Amino acid sequence: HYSFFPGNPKWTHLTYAFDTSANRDILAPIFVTVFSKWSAVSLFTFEEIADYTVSDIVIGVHSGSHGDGNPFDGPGGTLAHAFAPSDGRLHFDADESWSTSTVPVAGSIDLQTVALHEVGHILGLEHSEFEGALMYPSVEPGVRKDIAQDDINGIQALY
Ligand code: TQI
Ligand code: CA
Ligand code: ZN
Ligand code: ZN
Repeated sequence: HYSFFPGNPKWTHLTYAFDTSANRDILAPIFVTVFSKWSAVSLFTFEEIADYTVSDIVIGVHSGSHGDGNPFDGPGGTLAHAFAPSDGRLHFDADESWSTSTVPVAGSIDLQTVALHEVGHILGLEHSEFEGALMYPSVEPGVRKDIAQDDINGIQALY
């Protein structure tokens, strides 16, 4: 019967890039962490490339209307959004008081947590009704969430 090449290589590589709205120096290390967490529990590998016009995933930071029909709403409310596969756009609301610290900061929304959640959407996960899940629709200031078993079950069921 069928067989695979050694190591079962397959096309599961996704590229990402920061568009001109995003401060790459601040966001790049956070996304290295975020993508390594998703890589660890899925078939995916991720690679940053410079050209956001050809990357699979495009990361931006925008205020108000920004051309995708989903305007941001100033401080509070919507923090970020991403679209279902295979769109690839991942946008943060520039008007939030983000924490980009390596550790969560009391009173601020943890950008790493929101990025991890939005990458879940990019890969195809909708919201979970399981409270412990990363994809459960709740985020509180000062709280860092990680990928939970429910999220792993979801991504492994899909791919
Ligand atoms: N943005 C919503 C979100 O990412 C946008 C959204 C709502 C959405 N329904 C969706 C995106 C379905 C894709 C598919 O969930 S948000 C949370 C959470 C937001 C919300 O700014 O409200 C997080 C961003 F889950 F906590 F509610 C990050 Cl973690
Ligand atoms: Ca907002
Ligand atoms: Zn947008
Ligand atoms: Zn969500």
